[in-house]
Amino acid sequence: MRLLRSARAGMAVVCTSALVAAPLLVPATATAQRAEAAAIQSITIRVAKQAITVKGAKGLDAGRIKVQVKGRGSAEIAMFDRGYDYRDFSKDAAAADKGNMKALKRALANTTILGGFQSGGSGTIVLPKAGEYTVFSFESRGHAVLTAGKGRTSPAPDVDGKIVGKTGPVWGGSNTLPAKGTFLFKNADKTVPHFVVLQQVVEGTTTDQVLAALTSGEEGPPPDFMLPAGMDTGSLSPGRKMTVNYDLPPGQYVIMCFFPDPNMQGMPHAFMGMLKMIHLGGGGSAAGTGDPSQGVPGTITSVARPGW
Ligand SMILES: [Cu+2]
Repeated sequence: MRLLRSARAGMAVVCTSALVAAPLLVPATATAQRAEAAAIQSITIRVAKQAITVKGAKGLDAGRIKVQVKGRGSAEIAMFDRGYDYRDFSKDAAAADKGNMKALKRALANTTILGGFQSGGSGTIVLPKAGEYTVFSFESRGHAVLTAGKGRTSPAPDVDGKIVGKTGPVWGGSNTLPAKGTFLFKNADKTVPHFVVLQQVVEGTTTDQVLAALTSGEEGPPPDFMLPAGMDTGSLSPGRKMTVNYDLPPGQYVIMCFFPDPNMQGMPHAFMGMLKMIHLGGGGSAAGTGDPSQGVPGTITSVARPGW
């Protein structure tokens, strides 16, 4: 069951290994386009069971980068404080998974998680400064290290809406999004990381129903209101942002976060009520939530988004 898988995934991390140069795709047309293509760097992370490889990281600079994840699992990018490294992080994450809150707090105190994507996912992540970054995956034994040079400024891509994690923990942001596009995921919480799980549910399902199913403790089949479509993102530390490309069937979705809360004995945020309903695709499927292009508060509509 997807809910349990996500809950088990808990905290998300990132890995790296081989750095291979990839040719820049430069459109042969307008100069403006050429400038834009050159301005945003692009890496591809491939996750395998024993290793994580990164293409396109040669000559990487800090700033916004496009990231695409392929292979057998999700990948995330993190920055560790001085004196703390991937080995410490893995140990602490494993201990945290077994309920050691001291280890979880130590990991969070020494790690800035900058985002990530599931396999097949893509978007943009911001590397805040020159230095070393670690790419990791909870589905791989490997990890990879990226070295970024002095930062560049790259504009944020246009987005179709936003999903905001807030102190509570609660969700803010758009109530509707197109079925396909790019959303901004922002962690406006001051204390803990969050990640996004979008899970399609039967139209009319309530957050109370989802919460009851999550907290029932039953290991049986998924509840009837759960539909197969969904996606997740990597985690973001407080104050961080990323953009996420997505393409999902239209309908109603529940937004959930399963990051374990260090001050609640590791309880995943969704179990604390961090649940919100959102409609994808408008087009009348949403019960009175309106067209996403018609000025819904918090929704940013846009066109001409550079695609992958
Ligand atoms: Cu969370």
